[in-house]
Amino acid sequence: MNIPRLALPLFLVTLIAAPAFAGSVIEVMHPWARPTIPNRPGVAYFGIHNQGDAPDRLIGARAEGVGKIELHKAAQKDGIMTMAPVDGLEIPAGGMAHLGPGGLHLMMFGIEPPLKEGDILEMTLIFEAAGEVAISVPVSKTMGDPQHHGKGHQHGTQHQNGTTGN
Ligand SMILES: [Cu+2]
Repeated sequence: MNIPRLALPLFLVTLIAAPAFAGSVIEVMHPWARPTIPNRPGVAYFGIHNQGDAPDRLIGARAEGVGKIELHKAAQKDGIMTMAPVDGLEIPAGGMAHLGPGGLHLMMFGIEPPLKEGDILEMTLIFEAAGEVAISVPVSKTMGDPQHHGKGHQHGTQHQNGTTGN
């Protein structure tokens, strides 16, 4: 890289001011988790932007009050929604990955107490290269995304489709 000497200090300051851990190139966008009922697993979704110049992999997650978190992939098979655990999720250099309803999701087991609307779940994502990235996951029935949808976005019920959200 050909960065002029004078520009370097500013560049470093920007990196240190980034969210999560100093120097992390992983940005987690619009996380959310669905409310849960007792003794049932829950799901969490978000987008991941890898701002680095090398690929990285999401390899695990943990959260307070959650016994176990697995990365799952849901798929439509003969009209039936199925899902299976996957080992990890690669995020290409400079690229994105998305977890969302009907696709990849974090499956959370042993949630105590159950998650209710308005809660914030503090979660730690574990990346192969970037290490641990702490995120705050709002609990909501729909994807609450004030950062990307602007002010005045209404969280109506019309997006609810009655699926279990996997
Ligand atoms: Cu699942």
